[in-house]
Amino acid sequence: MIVLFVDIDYFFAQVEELLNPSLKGKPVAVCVYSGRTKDSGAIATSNYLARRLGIKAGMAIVKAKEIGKDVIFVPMRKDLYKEISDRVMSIVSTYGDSMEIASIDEAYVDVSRKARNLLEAMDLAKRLKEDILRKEGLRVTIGVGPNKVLAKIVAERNKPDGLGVVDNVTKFIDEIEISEVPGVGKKTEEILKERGIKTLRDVRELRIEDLAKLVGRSRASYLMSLAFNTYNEQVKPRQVSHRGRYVTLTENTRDINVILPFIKRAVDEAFSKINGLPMEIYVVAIMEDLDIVSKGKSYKFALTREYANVVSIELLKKIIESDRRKIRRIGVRLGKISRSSTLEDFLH
Ligand code: DCP
Ligand code: CA
Ligand code: CA
Repeated sequence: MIVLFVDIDYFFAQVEELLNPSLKGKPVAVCVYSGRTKDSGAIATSNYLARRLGIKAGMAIVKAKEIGKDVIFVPMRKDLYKEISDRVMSIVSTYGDSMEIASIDEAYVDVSRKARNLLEAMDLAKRLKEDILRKEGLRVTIGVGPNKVLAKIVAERNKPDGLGVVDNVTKFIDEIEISEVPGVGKKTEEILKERGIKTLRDVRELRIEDLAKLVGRSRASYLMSLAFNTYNEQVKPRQVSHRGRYVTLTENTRDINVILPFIKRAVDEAFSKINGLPMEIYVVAIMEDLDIVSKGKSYKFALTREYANVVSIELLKKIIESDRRKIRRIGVRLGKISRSSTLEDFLH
């Protein structure tokens, strides 16, 4: 198996930099305001300049403002990041045979059939990085490895804007610290450290029964499988909750008659990608300055393509009424997709 793990660098903050170039070169922190008092809430993430000042995810906004006088604090725009994540993921998906979306900014791709060896996989990863940078303006870090966990660990070590590969698997495994293993918490780490178990090589010296007494059966067999390189969890194609299609207009415009054929094409193509019918539809407009405005609607029933075409026009009108900018790209995103019971489904 050859797996790529893709992780977008300082994701929310990088999107903010992208949409507001005046932030480039300055420390930036993205805030989740709880709304109770003016500055109550926490930092969602920060760019690397802000991190150097000590401002990190999870920190209270009040505290961050104390230590970072020159830091630019911006409010979180989750919908915007979700749109951009969807677009990055759809680029990523074309590089492998199956993709597992692990979080808003992380995905595993199985490239075993696209790359015959690690060198070819590296090449694929390099092209994927360039592709995401060219199409979306974002930098990512990619790890290439013989399984999901090793690919993730090597990516983590190469952040930001990195490309890491596990070439000497045995040596790589030997040197993995327990604290680097995804899914192993602080508590487990402490328990093992007290007994002098710091790396996966140390784990390999133990008997599984003894390890299980310390950390529980499932964690023990997980760690053992990693240590003996028998871990081979497959990349599980995760049902993407939304499916979308975006098209670029031939010119930036606010003229609905010009946009109509494009939005129809986006709806039709989005429908042809899904296996089932959506109960949710969003129209997403990428404005001339690359800002994103979206309007959506949820239903208690599944929408046919014809109905979705009508709704999409309504939503587009709302966007044009609510915003004065010209539109550059228009997209449709379908959500809450209920699967149809076709013959194909019975055969699975
Ligand atoms: N996030 C959040 N609150 C946290 C941690 C993360 O809201 N406590 C959000 C903001 C991040 C995104 O999830 O941008 C992805 O999390 P990562 O852990 O991958 O961190 P970043 O992408 O920000 O940085 P890195 O460059 O380390 O990957
Ligand atoms: Ca991440
Ligand atoms: Ca990230």
